Amino acid sequence: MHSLIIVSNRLPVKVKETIEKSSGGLVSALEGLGDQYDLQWIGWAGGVVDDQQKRQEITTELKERFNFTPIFLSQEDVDDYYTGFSNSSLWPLLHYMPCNARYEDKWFQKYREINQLFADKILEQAEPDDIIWVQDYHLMLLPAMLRKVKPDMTIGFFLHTPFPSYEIFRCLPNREELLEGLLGADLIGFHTFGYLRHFRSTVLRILGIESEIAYIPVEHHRCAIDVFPIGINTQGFQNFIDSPAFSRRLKALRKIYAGKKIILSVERLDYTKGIPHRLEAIDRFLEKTGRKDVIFLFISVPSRQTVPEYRELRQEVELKVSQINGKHSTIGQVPVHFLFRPVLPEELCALYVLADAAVVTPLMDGMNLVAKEYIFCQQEKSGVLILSEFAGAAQELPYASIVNPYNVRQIADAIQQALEDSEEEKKRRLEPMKKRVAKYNAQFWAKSFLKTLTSKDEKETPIETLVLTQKALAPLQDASRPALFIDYDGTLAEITNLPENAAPSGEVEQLLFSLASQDQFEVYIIAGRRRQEMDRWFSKFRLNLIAEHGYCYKEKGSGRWVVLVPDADLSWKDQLREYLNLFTAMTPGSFLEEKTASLVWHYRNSDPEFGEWKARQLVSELQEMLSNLPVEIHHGKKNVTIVSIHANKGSTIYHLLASNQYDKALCAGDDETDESMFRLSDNAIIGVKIGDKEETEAEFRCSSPKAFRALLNKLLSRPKNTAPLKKTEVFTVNRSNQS
Ligand code: ADQ
Repeated sequence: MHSLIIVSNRLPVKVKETIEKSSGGLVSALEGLGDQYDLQWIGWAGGVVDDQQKRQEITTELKERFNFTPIFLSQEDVDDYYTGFSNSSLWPLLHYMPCNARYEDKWFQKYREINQLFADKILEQAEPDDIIWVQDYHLMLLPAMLRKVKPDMTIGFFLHTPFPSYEIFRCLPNREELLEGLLGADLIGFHTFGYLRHFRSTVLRILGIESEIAYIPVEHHRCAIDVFPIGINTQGFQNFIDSPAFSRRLKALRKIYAGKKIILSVERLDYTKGIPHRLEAIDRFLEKTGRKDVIFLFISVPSRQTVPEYRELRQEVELKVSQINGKHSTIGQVPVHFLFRPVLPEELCALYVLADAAVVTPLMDGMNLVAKEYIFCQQEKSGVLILSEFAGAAQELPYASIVNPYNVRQIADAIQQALEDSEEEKKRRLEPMKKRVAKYNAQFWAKSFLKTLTSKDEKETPIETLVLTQKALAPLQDASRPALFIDYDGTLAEITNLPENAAPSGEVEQLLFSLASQDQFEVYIIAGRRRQEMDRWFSKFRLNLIAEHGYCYKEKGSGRWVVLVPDADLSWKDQLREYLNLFTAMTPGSFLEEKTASLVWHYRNSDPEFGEWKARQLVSELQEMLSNLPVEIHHGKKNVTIVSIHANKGSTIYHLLASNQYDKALCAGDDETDESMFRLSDNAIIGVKIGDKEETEAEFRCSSPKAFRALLNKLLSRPKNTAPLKKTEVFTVNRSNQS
């Protein structure tokens, strides 16, 4: 059985004179997995224990009783890592509250240090096949720290908070390191698609990495991203509801609140939960309706009282409560009852059952479990859930009374409406929500996350990996006159931000020398670049060159460029130049490149989303404008190319195949301009598309330029007609082309 190692800032225990296990949603979600995994948990046990002997005793007891491993923090660690960076820098920013965010360099240094402490502890304990599941924002650097030491480790990360928009996340001085830390995971889970979308866009804008639909390509692995809305521990809540303690408490509460309508709020006392706005809404409601039979019951657990913003919030709330009560109380009726303390679960369930409505109006909340708990407990009657549209739970509970938590008038109206709605209406809205909460519980959440995490290997090879030799390379080696037509940018060499930086060097240069010094294959470098540039870069290699997407070619040693269609009409360039210049002016960072037979608008250095948007606009406008002209439009990688129909890689290769009588030709390329090679319906052609994203007509795919270079090196190192190549991870059959 594999071990599942859960890693969270806090262990689910209370260490006082004795050690007690606490029962959060996460604990019960994971307990359900006990038959599939050997469960371990690593985290801070809370408090500060400096005495070594006491630490040893706690460690032994936690290990023996629960299979937990404690991390011990000093007071300085707690101040800087937990109270400081986690709760005073990250938490407010993740919740769109930059005004509450404070930052100190030493906090982040400590955050890094403690993440490393966690990493060391995990590495000390983990066996090769163990699964590591890291929880939440306190440990964002941890996945990459683990990956660095153990590249093959299976690492999941779940973010329990929102992930904010790039405009907010960019405020963090250490934004790159945090993102890189997260991307060390094999899978990152979010509560909602909105958070996932923000994460992708932030990774693009800050790290320049474009995401695929389901994953983000990182240097040596793929980091999958997906949405897993957390649920509640339904069985645990049912057990409380079925307990005698619950019945006793409910009976007592019914007596206390007889004849009253109860409107309930339950939360940690946190500035993200929207308590002051809610109190203002209550003030308005009382003013407007003058009702004397409504009690607003707040159950607020004091939280993070070492952070000044939380202490200030408590004072603000206490003041506001007393103002409202001062204004609206009568003898025997105090409208707001505020309890600054946690309540036992049986009592919490009794309150949920009793309450006519729950008002859950956070200004921002990753999910909000209270909303789901309230729905689940509506087993005797149909209470109304008034829910903030800024809680992740609103995505799943659309039949709730959804409100904007900043709009206090709307909250006041929603409370009034909740008290006036008919039983039938309330039931109609509640039932579908009850079904959803019951089905998608905490166990479902944990299981679905782990299922996705552990099936990552299947996902990484969506198209089947094959032994290629017999199918493709062997015919090439058996041919009497084989040729290689190899595109340059994005195929042989990686794409660079500035096209002039892609000149052959290092590994690429070595390979070009190898290709030039062998005589088994006739090699053509076939690029979209200009003749002058190709001469400058490639004349030192004895290779055939094809420039400007096939417009002209130069055989090795000839010193002369040949244009296949010398009298091609290129007058359209004059018509288009001004129009493209306008696009360039409107898109900062873009530029226009002019070649003999094409105009290329590059937007690689523009804002990535804006550039893409403008490019699509350009393509659609050009398609209408140019339909009667002898040109083709290609939307390539970060460029739009308008090219003469006579500058076509496919027709040039067709011509060269015939005139040189090549009987097999490997054609490799990475973008749309290369598709004309793959489309040639000639048996001699073996098409290889570099990259696994876009659609292609090539028969084979190769994942990256690096992988393609490795393949060419292998091909060159094999004498003619030798044993097949070993199974290669870099070359895959393009399934869409298999019949
Ligand atoms: P929290 O911000 O703590 O969690 P929430 O999801 O509402 O918010 O969970 C609070 C839990 O504490 C609930 O289970 C609730 O019953 C309990 N609780 C609150 N007040 C209590 C009281 N006075 N007495 C007893 N129990 C009380 C973070 C994120 C959320 C996300 C969760 C889970 O901020 O957005 O939903 O993690 O991922």
